[in-house]
Amino acid sequence: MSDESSFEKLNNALIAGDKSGLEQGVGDALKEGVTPSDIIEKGMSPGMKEVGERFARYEIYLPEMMMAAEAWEGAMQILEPKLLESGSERKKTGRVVIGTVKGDIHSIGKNIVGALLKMSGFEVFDLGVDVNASAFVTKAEEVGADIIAASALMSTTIPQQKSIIEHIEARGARGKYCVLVGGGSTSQEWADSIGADGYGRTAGDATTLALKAVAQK
Ligand code: B12
Repeated sequence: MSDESSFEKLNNALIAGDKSGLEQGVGDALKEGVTPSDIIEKGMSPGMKEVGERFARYEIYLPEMMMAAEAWEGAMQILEPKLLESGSERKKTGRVVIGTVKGDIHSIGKNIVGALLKMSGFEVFDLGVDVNASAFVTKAEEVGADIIAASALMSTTIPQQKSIIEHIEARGARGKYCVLVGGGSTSQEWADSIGADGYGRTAGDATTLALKAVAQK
């Protein structure tokens, strides 16, 4: 299964929105000993990137993008419990409030970040999608969070990440939380420009940054 053509099969099933084909392929890969993170990273993420590019080139439309997303979510129902198994024994590392910002309903990347954080021992409070800037801060206060992680995938919604920081400042609590930003339309430059504490290109980066943040507290 480790050969490229098998990962290609998984990516192709995702691009085609073939939910049962992808689920079947993921099940087979797990049986063959491929790790859940390799399946996601090599067998699904390149396919989803391709879906986005085809959508941008008007080669596919919203229904196809939705089918790919549904296939992804079906596969994650199989993969997420496996990902979490390896982290369940760890002692709790810190608390994270996570969500996708207001106006944005993209949940896939946020969910992976949440799952990897859980796997690294974080207690994760997931607010879901389309979350108001103030709701992130209210929840963080309520649970005594160490980290606020905000996902935004669209150029129209990334300003909401800045808004979260402004809400924290308005409550005089800037030093209390490490604010991490990520998602397709974000970048290190963007994170620096809004005064975020960290930018992660991948869910792996998110975990590294979060672990570093709690270690420095
Ligand atoms: C799947 C998808 C959808 C699905 C979402 C389903 C779901 N449940 O999430 C559906 C079909 C619903 C959808 C809808 C729309 N979409 Co859409 N979508 C995508 C697509 C193809 C993939 C996104 C994805 O899941 N990627 C896979 C995950 C794993 O990657 P990721 O989200 O980037 O997350 C990773 C990292 O960024 C990082 N990360 C993510 N969050 C965070 C947070 C922190 C704190 C950190 C540190 C790291 C981190 O870690 C993750 C794992 O490594 C992208 C294209 C793309 N390349 O991004 C377009 C895309 C984001 N969509 C786009 C658009 C335009 C839309 C719509 C407006 C379309 C429409 N006409 O209605 C709507 C938006 C509705 C709304 N209000 O939000 C555009 C946005 C353009 C822009 N730059 O502004 C894109 C870029 C497509 C394109 N090329 O045009 N979409």
